[in-house]
Amino acid sequence: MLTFFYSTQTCSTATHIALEELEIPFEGIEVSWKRKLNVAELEKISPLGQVPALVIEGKPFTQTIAILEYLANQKPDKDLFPKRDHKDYSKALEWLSFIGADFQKNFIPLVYAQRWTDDKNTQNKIQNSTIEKIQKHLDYIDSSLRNNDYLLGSKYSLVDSYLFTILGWCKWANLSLSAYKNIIPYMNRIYQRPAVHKVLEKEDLLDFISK
Ligand SMILES: N[C@@H](CCC(=O)N[C@@H](CS)C(=O)NCC(=O)O)C(=O)O
Repeated sequence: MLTFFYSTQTCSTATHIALEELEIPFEGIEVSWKRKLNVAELEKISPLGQVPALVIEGKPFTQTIAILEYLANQKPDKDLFPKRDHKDYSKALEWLSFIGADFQKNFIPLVYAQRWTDDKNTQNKIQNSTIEKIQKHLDYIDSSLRNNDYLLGSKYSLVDSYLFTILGWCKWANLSLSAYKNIIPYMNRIYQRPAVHKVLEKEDLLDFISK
């Protein structure tokens, strides 16, 4: 059985959803830096001390994008990720790269501006310019969902589990999503999936969607 290190309110929720959607058995190990829970155990297997981290047959495996694709490949019949020879495969990678390398990264300076400077004015400047960037990204996401229920069209995929996870961070960053006509309905569609609901309940995130 694989071991899964996760922490609530982080990007590891996407992997957690994938494991439940795919019905892959796992031993979950919760990590909390605040509560000093299983941090040393995580550091033994994750070179950067980050979640998500899996241990598969004794070998550590990290990085959300690689993990999502790996897990989907274990259960191809579930049809939750495009096959490599399908035209949507590259589109899925495009979205995953956007979510992981662009969209997600904005939330760090927004929530933790004090890591860069103690000066409140400079913190505000960092936060305001980050909010502008997030809004541009939200516009892009919203317009991509105008004629599509999900990122790849009419079918839900693990790419959506990742975007859903990061969109949830808007709530903690006090960013309202009400101006985006398509994002809240999209999040509600995903929220109602039994596997997603189970994970949100387990991670104490049922109050997840920013209004
Ligand atoms: N590129 C990594 C990012 C992983 C990451 O940043 N994990 C965060 C939670 S979202 C973390 O563990 N932060 C704790 C730390 O860096 O000390 C991935 O996609 O999995």
